[in-house]
Amino acid sequence: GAARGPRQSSRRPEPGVCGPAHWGYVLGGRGRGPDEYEKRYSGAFPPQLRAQMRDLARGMFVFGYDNYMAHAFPQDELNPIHCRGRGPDRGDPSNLNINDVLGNYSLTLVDALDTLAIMGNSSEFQKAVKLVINTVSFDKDSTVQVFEATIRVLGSLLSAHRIITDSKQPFGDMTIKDYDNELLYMAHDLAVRLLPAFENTKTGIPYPRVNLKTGVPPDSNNETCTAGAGSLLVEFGILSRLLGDSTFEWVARRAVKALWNLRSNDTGLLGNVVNIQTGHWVGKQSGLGAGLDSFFEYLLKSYILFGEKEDLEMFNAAYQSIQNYLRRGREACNEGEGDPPLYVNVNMFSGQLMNTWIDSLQAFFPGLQVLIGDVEDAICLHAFYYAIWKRYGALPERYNWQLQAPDVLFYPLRPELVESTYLLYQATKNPFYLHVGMDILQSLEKYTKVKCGYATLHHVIDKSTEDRMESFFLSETCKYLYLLFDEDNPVHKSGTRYMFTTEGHIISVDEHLRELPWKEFFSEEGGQDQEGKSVHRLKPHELKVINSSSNCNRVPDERRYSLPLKSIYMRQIDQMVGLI
Ligand code: DMJ
Repeated sequence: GAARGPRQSSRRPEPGVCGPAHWGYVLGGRGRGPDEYEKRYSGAFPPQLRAQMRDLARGMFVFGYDNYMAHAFPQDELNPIHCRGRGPDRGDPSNLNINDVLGNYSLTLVDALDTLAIMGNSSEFQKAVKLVINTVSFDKDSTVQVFEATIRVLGSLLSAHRIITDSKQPFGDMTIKDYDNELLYMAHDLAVRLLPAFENTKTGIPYPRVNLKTGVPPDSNNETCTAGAGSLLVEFGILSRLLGDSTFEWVARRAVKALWNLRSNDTGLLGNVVNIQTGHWVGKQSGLGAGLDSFFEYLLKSYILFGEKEDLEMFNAAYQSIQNYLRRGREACNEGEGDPPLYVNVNMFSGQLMNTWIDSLQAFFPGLQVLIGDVEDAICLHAFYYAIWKRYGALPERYNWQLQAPDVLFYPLRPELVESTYLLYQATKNPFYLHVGMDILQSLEKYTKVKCGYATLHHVIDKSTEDRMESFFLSETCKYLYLLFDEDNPVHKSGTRYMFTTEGHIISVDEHLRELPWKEFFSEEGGQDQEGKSVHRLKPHELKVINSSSNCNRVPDERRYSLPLKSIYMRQIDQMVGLI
C-alpha cells in the first residue's frame, strides 16, 4: 500500500506570475470553536433521511433510464427535453462532441447495465442484458473515439459479464439463463474493431478514432490527448486476461509506456496532446483535468487490478511530479500560512503556470487520493470543488480561480464531484459527505430535471438547459449518489472488493486477474518477446474463457480507511464552503 510518494515542497514553484491568488479567502470562513464545527458538520445524518436520499437517487436513475427506454432506445442517447432519441450526427462528421461517443450501439443501455445490478434490479438487469445481446451490434459505419468506446462500452460489457458469472451473486440473482459468455464475446468483437488504432503508429500511441467497420479513416488526425491514448489498460487488460489473449493488454501497455517515455526529463510531467507519429508534444499543458485525468487514474488502478509493479512505479513518480509542480498553496491542508492547496495547469517542461482555471473533470482527483491514502489532501481539494458547487448548484466546466468566476459555463451532469464525495465518505464515514450528497441530489433535481429525464445545464448561472443526457449520468452520477446513501450495498460488504473503472463500472478485484494466462504460449527462455511480435493471437474459434468468478478477499495492496474527521478538517471545510 505504499503508493504514496513523499512531497518535495522545496521544488514547488510559486504561483505569483498571475498576481495574488487568494483563493482561500474567496469562499468565506468565520472563526468558530472546534465544537461548533463538529456539531455543524459531523452531526448524525438520520437513517430515515439516508433512506430517503437513497430512494431519491434510485428514482433519479429510474426516471432517466425508463425515459431512455421509452423514447430513445435503441438509439444511443436520450434528448430529455423533447423526449427523443439521439444517434451519431451523420450529417456533420466533424461534430466530435457527438460522434466521438455515439456509435449507433444503444450506448445508454449498455453503459447502464451494472447500475441496474448495483441497485438490485435483477429483472431489469436480465432484460437489459438480453436486449444488448440480441440487438446491439458493433458492425457499424461509425467513427468513434477509441477511449470513449473503451470506457463506456467495452468496460460496461466486461463489468456485466463478471456480474453474471460471479458465483456469489451478491446483488441478487443476476444470472442469465443459458448465458454463454455473449457479453465477453461482444467485448472481444468491439476490441478487435478498435485494434486498427494501434497499427501504423510510429510511437505505439494509438490513433484517437476508428471506424468500426473500416478501421482508421484515411484523413485521420495524428494528434491525440494523453488520457485518450493512455487510459485503455484496465479494460484491455481485463479482456486479455479473461480471454488468454495478450494482444489487447500488450497494445494498451505499449501506449502507456510510449507516453511515459515522452515525459519531461526535468519535471517528470506529461503534456495533454501528442503527435502519435513524431512523439512531439502538441499540447504542453500539464494538469489533472481534461486530457490527462484518467491517465493517472489508470496507472494506479491497473496496479490494483493486475499487480504489475511497473504501473505502481509510474504512478508514484507521476504523483510526485504532480505534488512538485502542480500543487500550489500551503504545504499542509489544514494548517500554516497561505492559501489552501490547489492543483493548477502548468507547462510540462518549465512548470510555469499556463492559465488560472481548473476544470470540473479534475474533481475526480480527491477520489484517487483516497485510494492511495492521501485523505487529508483529498478533503481540502474536495472542499474547494464543493464550494464552487455550492455557489452555482452545479460545477461549471471551467472555473477561473483568480477571477473567482466560471470561464466555461456548461455542466453536462458530470459525476466527478459525486465520485469523490462517495469515496471520501467511504474513507472517513463522516456525515458531512452525506450532506454534500444530499445537496448535490437536490440541486440536480431542481435545475436539471426536465420532462423526460435530466438535462445538461447550458449555463450554470442562468440555469438554462440543453437537450442532452450523457450516458455517464446513469452509469456514474446516479450510481455514486445511490451508493453514497446505500450503506448496506453489497459493494460495501467486507469480503468483496470492487474497483470502479473511470466510467464507474464495477470490477471485482480478483486474484485471477493477476495471473498471465498467456505465459504458457511463450518460449521458456524468451518469455514475452513483445518486440519480436511473437504474440500468440487466438483465432475466434480458439477463444476460451478463463473462469474467474471467485472474489479474492485479500488484496494486500489495497487499503481501506476509516478516519473520523477531526474538527480541524471541519474548520477547513467551513472556511472553504461556508455552508449550512
Ligand atoms: C466519463 O465518461 C468518465 O468519467 C471519464 O473518465 C471522464 N469523462 C466522463 C464524465 O465526466
